[in-house]
Amino acid sequence: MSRIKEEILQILKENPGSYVSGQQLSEKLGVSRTAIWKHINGLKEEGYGLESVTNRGYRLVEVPDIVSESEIRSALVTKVMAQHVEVYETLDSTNIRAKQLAEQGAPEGTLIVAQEQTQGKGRRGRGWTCEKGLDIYMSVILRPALTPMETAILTLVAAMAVVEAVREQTGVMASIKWPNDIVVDGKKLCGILTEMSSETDYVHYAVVGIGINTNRKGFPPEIAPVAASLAQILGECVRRSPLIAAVMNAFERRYGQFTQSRSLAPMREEYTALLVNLDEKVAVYRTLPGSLQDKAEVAFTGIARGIDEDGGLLVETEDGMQTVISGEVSVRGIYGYV
Ligand code: BT5
Repeated sequence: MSRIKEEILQILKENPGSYVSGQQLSEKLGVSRTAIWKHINGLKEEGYGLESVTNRGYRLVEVPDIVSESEIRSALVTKVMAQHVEVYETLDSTNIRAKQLAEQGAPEGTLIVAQEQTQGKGRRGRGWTCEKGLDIYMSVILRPALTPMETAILTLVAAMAVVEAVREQTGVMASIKWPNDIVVDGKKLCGILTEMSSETDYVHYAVVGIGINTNRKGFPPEIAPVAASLAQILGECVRRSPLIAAVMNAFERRYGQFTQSRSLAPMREEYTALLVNLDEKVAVYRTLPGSLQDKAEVAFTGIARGIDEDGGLLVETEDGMQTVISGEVSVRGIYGYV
Protein backbone atom coordinates (compact mmCIF):
# COMPACT_ATOMS: atom_id res chain seq x y z
CA MET A 1 0.00 0.00 0.00
CA SER A 2 1.33 3.46 -0.88
CA ARG A 3 2.40 5.76 1.94
CA ILE A 4 -0.36 8.32 1.21
CA LYS A 5 -3.02 5.62 1.21
CA GLU A 6 -1.70 4.30 4.49
CA GLU A 7 -1.75 7.77 6.00
CA ILE A 8 -5.30 8.45 4.82
CA LEU A 9 -6.36 5.20 6.44
CA GLN A 10 -4.56 6.08 9.65
CA ILE A 11 -6.24 9.51 9.85
CA LEU A 12 -9.68 8.00 9.25
CA LYS A 13 -9.01 5.34 11.89
CA GLU A 14 -8.03 8.06 14.36
CA ASN A 15 -11.43 9.71 13.79
CA PRO A 16 -13.80 6.79 14.25
CA GLY A 17 -17.33 7.50 13.14
CA SER A 18 -16.69 11.10 12.08
CA TYR A 19 -16.14 12.66 8.68
CA VAL A 20 -12.79 14.02 7.59
CA SER A 21 -13.03 16.41 4.65
CA GLY A 22 -11.09 15.97 1.42
CA GLN A 23 -9.69 19.46 2.04
CA GLN A 24 -8.31 18.50 5.47
CA LEU A 25 -6.77 15.32 4.10
CA SER A 26 -5.24 17.14 1.15
CA GLU A 27 -3.72 19.84 3.40
CA LYS A 28 -2.40 17.36 5.93
CA LEU A 29 -0.81 15.09 3.37
CA GLY A 30 0.26 17.73 0.86
CA VAL A 31 -1.48 16.19 -2.16
CA SER A 32 -4.42 17.33 -4.31
CA ARG A 33 -8.03 16.55 -3.47
CA THR A 34 -8.22 14.54 -6.68
CA ALA A 35 -5.32 12.40 -5.47
CA ILE A 36 -7.12 11.86 -2.15
CA TRP A 37 -10.26 10.83 -4.03
CA LYS A 38 -8.28 8.32 -6.09
CA HIS A 39 -6.68 6.79 -3.00
CA ILE A 40 -10.08 6.58 -1.30
CA ASN A 41 -11.38 4.64 -4.30
CA GLY A 42 -8.34 2.37 -4.09
CA LEU A 43 -9.10 1.68 -0.43
CA LYS A 44 -12.72 0.88 -1.30
CA GLU A 45 -11.52 -1.60 -3.90
CA GLU A 46 -9.40 -3.29 -1.25
CA GLY A 47 -12.54 -3.83 0.80
CA TYR A 48 -12.50 -0.94 3.26
CA GLY A 49 -16.00 0.33 4.00
CA LEU A 50 -15.75 4.07 3.26
CA GLU A 51 -18.59 6.53 3.08
CA SER A 52 -18.20 9.72 1.06
CA VAL A 53 -20.69 12.53 1.61
CA THR A 54 -20.59 15.78 -0.37
CA ASN A 55 -19.51 18.74 1.75
CA ARG A 56 -18.67 16.54 4.70
CA GLY A 57 -15.93 14.26 3.49
CA TYR A 58 -14.97 10.67 4.14
CA ARG A 59 -15.75 8.31 6.96
CA LEU A 60 -14.47 4.82 7.73
CA VAL A 61 -17.43 2.61 8.57
CA GLU A 62 -15.91 -0.84 8.31
CA VAL A 63 -12.44 -2.31 8.39
CA PRO A 64 -12.56 -5.76 6.82
CA ASP A 65 -10.45 -8.77 7.77
CA ILE A 66 -7.47 -7.82 5.66
CA VAL A 67 -4.03 -9.25 6.39
CA SER A 68 -1.55 -6.68 5.16
CA GLU A 69 1.62 -5.05 6.33
CA SER A 70 -0.10 -1.72 6.90
CA GLU A 71 -3.01 -3.22 8.86
CA ILE A 72 -0.56 -5.08 11.08
CA ARG A 73 1.73 -2.08 11.50
CA SER A 74 -1.10 0.25 12.43
CA ALA A 75 -1.77 -1.81 15.58
CA LEU A 76 1.84 -2.40 16.64
CA VAL A 77 3.46 -0.82 19.68
CA THR A 78 6.77 -2.64 19.35
CA LYS A 79 10.35 -1.55 18.88
CA VAL A 80 11.74 -4.79 17.47
CA MET A 81 9.02 -7.33 16.76
CA ALA A 82 7.43 -7.02 13.32
CA GLN A 83 9.37 -3.88 12.44
CA HIS A 84 9.91 -5.72 9.19
CA VAL A 85 6.84 -7.60 7.89
CA GLU A 86 6.37 -9.77 4.83
CA VAL A 87 2.89 -10.96 3.90
CA TYR A 88 2.51 -13.75 1.31
CA GLU A 89 -0.52 -15.15 -0.46
CA THR A 90 0.90 -18.67 -0.42
CA LEU A 91 3.95 -20.28 1.13
CA ASP A 92 4.94 -23.85 1.77
CA SER A 93 5.46 -22.88 5.41
CA THR A 94 6.10 -19.55 7.10
CA ASN A 95 8.78 -21.28 9.19
CA ILE A 96 10.62 -22.42 6.06
CA ARG A 97 10.50 -18.91 4.56
CA ALA A 98 11.58 -17.36 7.88
CA LYS A 99 14.57 -19.72 8.05
CA GLN A 100 15.60 -18.75 4.51
CA LEU A 101 15.41 -15.07 5.39
CA ALA A 102 17.28 -15.63 8.64
CA GLU A 103 20.07 -17.35 6.70
CA GLN A 104 20.21 -14.26 4.48
CA GLY A 105 20.66 -12.05 7.52
CA ALA A 106 17.12 -10.78 8.17
CA PRO A 107 17.03 -8.80 11.41
CA GLU A 108 15.59 -9.91 14.70
CA GLY A 109 11.84 -9.41 14.85
CA THR A 110 11.24 -10.00 11.12
CA LEU A 111 7.70 -11.31 10.76
CA ILE A 112 6.50 -13.60 7.99
CA VAL A 113 2.76 -14.06 7.50
CA ALA A 114 0.95 -16.18 4.91
CA GLN A 115 -2.68 -16.41 3.84
CA GLU A 116 -2.10 -20.04 2.99
CA GLN A 117 0.45 -22.77 3.74
CA THR A 118 0.78 -25.78 1.49
CA GLN A 119 3.13 -27.66 3.83
CA GLY A 120 2.32 -26.28 7.27
CA LYS A 121 4.48 -27.99 9.86
CA GLY A 122 3.77 -29.29 13.32
CA ARG A 123 6.43 -30.79 15.57
CA ARG A 124 8.39 -33.93 14.73
CA GLY A 125 7.26 -34.20 11.15
CA ARG A 126 3.60 -33.72 11.88
CA GLY A 127 1.50 -31.35 9.76
CA TRP A 128 -0.56 -28.22 10.38
CA THR A 129 -3.76 -27.96 8.34
CA CYS A 130 -4.71 -24.84 6.47
CA GLU A 131 -7.73 -23.04 5.07
CA LYS A 132 -6.73 -20.25 2.79
CA GLY A 133 -7.48 -16.70 3.85
CA LEU A 134 -9.14 -17.59 7.11
CA ASP A 135 -6.52 -18.34 9.73
CA ILE A 136 -3.24 -17.00 11.02
CA TYR A 137 0.07 -18.51 9.95
CA MET A 138 3.00 -16.46 11.18
CA SER A 139 6.68 -16.87 12.02
CA VAL A 140 9.05 -14.49 13.71
CA ILE A 141 12.84 -14.50 13.42
CA LEU A 142 14.80 -14.12 16.65
CA ARG A 143 18.49 -13.82 17.36
CA PRO A 144 18.67 -14.37 21.09
CA ALA A 145 21.92 -14.34 23.05
CA LEU A 146 20.87 -17.59 24.72
CA THR A 147 21.98 -21.20 24.75
CA PRO A 148 20.03 -23.69 22.60
CA MET A 149 18.38 -25.08 25.73
CA GLU A 150 17.24 -21.66 26.82
CA THR A 151 16.08 -20.85 23.30
CA ALA A 152 13.81 -23.89 23.30
CA ILE A 153 11.87 -22.24 26.13
CA LEU A 154 10.76 -19.54 23.68
CA THR A 155 7.85 -21.80 22.78
CA LEU A 156 6.46 -21.25 26.26
CA VAL A 157 7.10 -17.52 26.10
CA ALA A 158 5.25 -17.34 22.78
CA ALA A 159 2.37 -19.43 24.13
CA MET A 160 1.94 -16.97 26.92
CA ALA A 161 1.93 -14.04 24.50
CA VAL A 162 -0.69 -15.73 22.30
CA VAL A 163 -3.00 -16.38 25.24
CA GLU A 164 -2.65 -12.80 26.41
CA ALA A 165 -3.33 -11.43 22.93
CA VAL A 166 -6.31 -13.72 22.29
CA ARG A 167 -7.87 -12.81 25.63
CA GLU A 168 -7.31 -9.10 25.11
CA GLN A 169 -8.47 -8.96 21.50
CA THR A 170 -11.38 -11.37 21.54
CA GLY A 171 -12.30 -12.02 25.15
CA VAL A 172 -11.92 -15.76 24.53
CA MET A 173 -10.44 -17.16 27.74
CA ALA A 174 -7.90 -19.47 26.16
CA SER A 175 -5.41 -21.43 28.26
CA ILE A 176 -2.04 -23.06 27.72
CA LYS A 177 -1.64 -26.78 27.29
CA TRP A 178 2.03 -27.14 28.12
CA PRO A 179 4.26 -26.82 26.26
CA ASN A 180 3.07 -25.60 22.87
CA ASP A 181 -0.70 -25.63 22.53
CA ILE A 182 -3.32 -23.02 23.25
CA VAL A 183 -6.69 -24.52 24.02
CA VAL A 184 -10.29 -23.50 24.62
CA ASP A 185 -13.04 -25.80 25.85
CA GLY A 186 -10.70 -28.75 25.56
CA LYS A 187 -9.89 -28.05 21.91
CA LYS A 188 -6.73 -26.84 20.22
CA LEU A 189 -6.88 -23.27 19.00
CA CYS A 190 -3.22 -22.66 18.31
CA GLY A 191 0.01 -24.57 17.93
CA ILE A 192 3.56 -23.26 18.18
CA LEU A 193 6.66 -24.63 16.51
CA THR A 194 10.08 -23.26 17.46
CA GLU A 195 13.01 -24.19 15.26
CA MET A 196 16.58 -23.02 15.52
CA SER A 197 19.95 -23.07 13.85
CA SER A 198 22.63 -23.52 16.47
CA GLU A 199 25.98 -24.86 17.50
CA THR A 200 26.45 -26.65 20.81
CA ASP A 201 26.41 -23.47 22.82
CA TYR A 202 25.52 -20.78 20.31
CA VAL A 203 22.26 -19.94 18.56
CA HIS A 204 22.51 -18.43 15.09
CA TYR A 205 18.79 -17.74 14.99
CA ALA A 206 15.46 -19.11 16.09
CA VAL A 207 12.14 -19.10 14.27
CA VAL A 208 8.96 -19.18 16.30
CA GLY A 209 6.01 -20.30 14.16
CA ILE A 210 2.47 -19.70 15.36
CA GLY A 211 -0.71 -21.06 13.82
CA ILE A 212 -4.00 -19.69 15.17
CA ASN A 213 -7.31 -21.14 14.01
CA THR A 214 -9.11 -17.86 13.55
CA ASN A 215 -12.02 -17.79 11.11
CA ARG A 216 -12.39 -21.27 9.75
CA LYS A 217 -15.74 -22.95 10.24
CA GLY A 218 -14.65 -26.57 10.22
CA PHE A 219 -11.77 -29.03 10.31
CA PRO A 220 -10.84 -32.29 8.61
CA PRO A 221 -12.60 -35.19 10.36
CA GLU A 222 -9.45 -36.53 12.00
CA ILE A 223 -8.86 -33.34 13.97
CA ALA A 224 -12.39 -31.94 14.20
CA PRO A 225 -12.99 -33.42 17.68
CA VAL A 226 -9.86 -31.76 19.09
CA ALA A 227 -9.63 -28.47 17.16
CA ALA A 228 -11.48 -25.16 17.39
CA SER A 229 -11.32 -21.71 15.82
CA LEU A 230 -12.03 -18.34 17.40
CA ALA A 231 -14.94 -17.79 14.98
CA GLN A 232 -16.49 -21.10 16.00
CA ILE A 233 -16.33 -20.05 19.63
CA LEU A 234 -17.45 -16.45 19.15
CA GLY A 235 -19.95 -17.02 16.35
CA GLU A 236 -18.38 -14.15 14.42
CA CYS A 237 -15.33 -13.36 12.33
CA VAL A 238 -12.17 -12.03 14.00
CA ARG A 239 -9.95 -9.50 12.23
CA ARG A 240 -6.57 -11.15 11.86
CA SER A 241 -4.22 -8.18 11.48
CA PRO A 242 -4.96 -6.62 14.90
CA LEU A 243 -4.65 -10.06 16.47
CA ILE A 244 -1.28 -10.66 14.78
CA ALA A 245 -0.12 -7.25 16.03
CA ALA A 246 -1.39 -8.00 19.54
CA VAL A 247 0.58 -11.26 19.58
CA MET A 248 3.71 -9.33 18.55
CA ASN A 249 3.06 -6.65 21.18
CA ALA A 250 2.67 -9.21 23.95
CA PHE A 251 5.56 -11.30 22.68
CA GLU A 252 7.97 -8.37 22.66
CA ARG A 253 7.22 -7.70 26.32
CA ARG A 254 7.55 -11.34 27.38
CA TYR A 255 10.60 -11.96 25.20
CA GLY A 256 12.31 -8.99 26.85
CA GLN A 257 11.57 -10.35 30.31
CA PHE A 258 12.79 -13.79 29.34
CA THR A 259 16.01 -12.81 27.60
CA GLN A 260 16.99 -10.40 30.37
CA SER A 261 16.63 -12.93 33.14
CA ARG A 262 17.42 -15.99 31.01
CA SER A 263 14.63 -17.76 32.83
CA LEU A 264 10.88 -17.81 33.21
CA ALA A 265 11.13 -16.54 36.78
CA PRO A 266 9.56 -13.11 36.01
CA MET A 267 6.47 -14.69 34.48
CA ARG A 268 6.33 -18.03 36.21
CA GLU A 269 3.31 -17.29 38.38
CA GLU A 270 1.33 -15.70 35.57
CA TYR A 271 2.17 -18.61 33.27
CA THR A 272 1.11 -21.14 35.86
CA ALA A 273 -2.24 -19.40 36.27
CA LEU A 274 -2.86 -19.88 32.54
CA LEU A 275 -2.25 -23.64 32.53
CA VAL A 276 -5.30 -25.57 31.43
CA ASN A 277 -4.45 -28.55 33.63
CA LEU A 278 -3.43 -26.68 36.73
CA ASP A 279 -4.16 -28.74 39.85
CA GLU A 280 -5.70 -31.47 37.74
CA LYS A 281 -4.67 -35.03 37.12
CA VAL A 282 -2.45 -35.52 34.08
CA ALA A 283 -0.79 -38.47 32.45
CA VAL A 284 2.77 -38.05 31.27
CA TYR A 285 3.46 -40.04 28.12
CA ARG A 286 6.91 -41.06 27.09
CA THR A 287 7.22 -41.14 23.31
CA LEU A 288 8.58 -44.51 22.29
CA PRO A 289 11.98 -44.47 20.58
CA GLY A 290 11.65 -44.53 16.83
CA SER A 291 8.04 -43.48 16.79
CA LEU A 292 7.27 -40.09 15.36
CA GLN A 293 4.11 -39.39 17.17
CA ASP A 294 1.17 -41.25 18.44
CA LYS A 295 2.80 -44.36 19.86
CA ALA A 296 3.43 -43.38 23.41
CA GLU A 297 3.25 -45.10 26.75
CA VAL A 298 2.13 -43.64 30.04
CA ALA A 299 5.22 -43.04 32.16
CA PHE A 300 3.40 -41.81 35.22
CA THR A 301 0.41 -39.83 36.38
CA GLY A 302 0.14 -36.99 38.86
CA ILE A 303 -1.26 -33.54 39.50
CA ALA A 304 0.00 -30.61 37.39
CA ARG A 305 1.25 -27.90 39.75
CA GLY A 306 2.92 -25.35 37.51
CA ILE A 307 6.25 -24.79 35.81
CA ASP A 308 9.77 -24.21 37.02
CA GLU A 309 12.07 -21.40 35.91
CA ASP A 310 13.39 -23.46 33.02
CA GLY A 311 9.99 -24.25 31.63
CA GLY A 312 9.71 -27.79 33.01
CA LEU A 313 6.22 -28.90 34.05
CA LEU A 314 5.93 -29.71 37.74
CA VAL A 315 3.85 -32.83 38.34
CA GLU A 316 3.14 -33.97 41.86
CA THR A 317 3.20 -37.74 42.14
CA GLU A 318 3.04 -40.20 45.02
CA ASP A 319 6.84 -40.23 44.99
CA GLY A 320 7.11 -36.45 45.20
CA MET A 321 7.38 -33.62 42.68
CA GLN A 322 8.64 -34.59 39.24
CA THR A 323 9.83 -32.12 36.63
CA VAL A 324 8.81 -32.98 33.12
CA ILE A 325 11.11 -31.64 30.44
CA SER A 326 9.48 -30.68 27.17
CA GLY A 327 10.54 -32.65 24.14
CA GLU A 328 10.82 -35.93 25.97
CA VAL A 329 7.20 -36.44 26.74
CA SER A 330 3.68 -35.32 26.10
CA VAL A 331 1.16 -34.60 28.79
CA ARG A 332 -2.54 -35.18 28.66
CA GLY A 333 -5.42 -34.99 31.00
CA ILE A 334 -6.77 -38.36 31.89
CA TYR A 335 -9.94 -37.75 29.89
CA GLY A 336 -8.58 -37.24 26.40
CA TYR A 337 -6.66 -34.56 24.55
CA VAL A 338 -6.56 -31.89 27.24
C1 BT5 B 1 2.03 -27.86 16.60
O1 BT5 B 1 2.58 -29.08 16.38
O2 BT5 B 1 1.04 -27.63 17.23
C2 BT5 B 1 2.79 -26.72 15.93
C3 BT5 B 1 1.98 -26.06 14.85
C4 BT5 B 1 2.67 -24.84 14.31
C5 BT5 B 1 1.97 -24.29 13.12
C6 BT5 B 1 2.57 -22.98 12.67
S1 BT5 B 1 1.65 -22.22 11.42
C7 BT5 B 1 2.90 -21.07 11.14
C8 BT5 B 1 4.20 -21.82 11.25
N1 BT5 B 1 4.58 -22.41 9.99
C9 BT5 B 1 4.55 -23.75 10.03
O3 BT5 B 1 4.80 -24.48 9.06
N2 BT5 B 1 4.21 -24.16 11.26
C10 BT5 B 1 4.00 -23.04 12.15
P1 BT5 B 1 2.10 -30.42 17.10
O4 BT5 B 1 2.04 -30.22 18.58
O5 BT5 B 1 3.01 -31.45 16.57
O6 BT5 B 1 0.64 -30.63 16.61
C11 BT5 B 1 0.37 -31.08 15.30
C12 BT5 B 1 -0.92 -31.87 15.38
O7 BT5 B 1 -2.01 -30.97 15.63
C13 BT5 B 1 -1.26 -32.58 14.09
O8 BT5 B 1 -0.69 -33.86 14.04
C14 BT5 B 1 -2.79 -32.66 14.16
O9 BT5 B 1 -3.20 -33.73 14.97
C15 BT5 B 1 -3.15 -31.40 14.89
N3 BT5 B 1 -3.51 -30.30 13.98
C16 BT5 B 1 -3.11 -30.09 12.70
N4 BT5 B 1 -3.62 -28.95 12.23
C17 BT5 B 1 -4.37 -28.42 13.23
C18 BT5 B 1 -5.14 -27.25 13.35
N5 BT5 B 1 -5.24 -26.36 12.38
N6 BT5 B 1 -5.75 -27.03 14.54
C19 BT5 B 1 -5.64 -27.89 15.57
N7 BT5 B 1 -4.93 -29.03 15.49
C20 BT5 B 1 -4.29 -29.28 14.35
